[in-house]
Amino acid sequence: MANWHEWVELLERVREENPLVHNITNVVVTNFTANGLLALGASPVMAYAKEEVGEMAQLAGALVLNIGTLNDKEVEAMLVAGQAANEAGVPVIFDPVGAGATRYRTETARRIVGQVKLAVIRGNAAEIAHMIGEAWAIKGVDAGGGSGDRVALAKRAAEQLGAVVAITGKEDVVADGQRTYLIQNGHPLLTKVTGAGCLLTSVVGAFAAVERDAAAAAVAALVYYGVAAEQAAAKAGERGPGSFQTAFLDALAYTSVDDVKRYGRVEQR
Ligand code: ATP
Ligand code: TZP
Ligand code: MG
Ligand code: MG
Repeated sequence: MANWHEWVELLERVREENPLVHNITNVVVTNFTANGLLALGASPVMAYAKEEVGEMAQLAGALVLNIGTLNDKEVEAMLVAGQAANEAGVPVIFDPVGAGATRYRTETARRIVGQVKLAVIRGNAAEIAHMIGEAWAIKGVDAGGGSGDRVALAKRAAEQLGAVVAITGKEDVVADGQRTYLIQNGHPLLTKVTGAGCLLTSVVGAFAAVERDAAAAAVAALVYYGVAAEQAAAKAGERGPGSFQTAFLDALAYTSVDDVKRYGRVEQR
């Protein structure tokens, strides 16, 4: 596939194929993630016990690992699931929530990237910077006020971590070591809904389930998600974050390939 307009058609593939997305995610965002994946047209499952995660990961189209409320038992299950997914050729998507905020999160994120072959890592700039040992302001699980060259950071991280890296924020950057894309869609209200980033990581999983080119899957997922947020904000944004959250779930369901092609703002860097 050649350009992002063609990649956007993956949205239709997700809706046709209804891929199973296995999530080992955090307790804050579990319900929102499942509802968001259903609205998109994917099939979510959350499974955490080490006794079953390997089997579940091998049944799935993609595995999403998210360390938002990590503990040792869950991390152990993530490694079992990740290795089983790798054996079966199931893409693994990783959200290093809060890497850099505490030593435990940073070390765990590096442990996962060391033991599991990851297709895509999606995080804010601070999380990605800390994964490669670079400094960046961080505040809990939110990117702090840090500033720096996010395009260069994404490229360095992709090279060092051996995965497609998606850094999100006001602008999103996707890099795979060779190609780099900038996506300018989205809405500030997304920062007022907890789990907007975590759900996005799982949406990347749904797209990666139907497309082997992980950079293409990530770009398509991010531009679709940003356009859906803009449509939701236009309908309900003035009412506030609660109404926006509901409108956003609706928009994930009704946003079409044509909408994304029309309103998407993607450039190659
Ligand atoms: P953080 O922990 O910093 O809140 P996150 O993991 O929640 O990060 P975000 O970076 O907020 O994830 O990305 C989630 C979605 O919100 C992405 O689609 C991104 O483009 C969008 N987004 C974030 N901030 C803005 C903004 N200021 N304007 C437009 N879209 C935004
Ligand atoms: N605390 C631990 S995980 C989590 C919070 C608030 C959710 C973070 O979600 P996101 O998508 O990074 O905003
Ligand atoms: Mg957020
Ligand atoms: Mg996050």
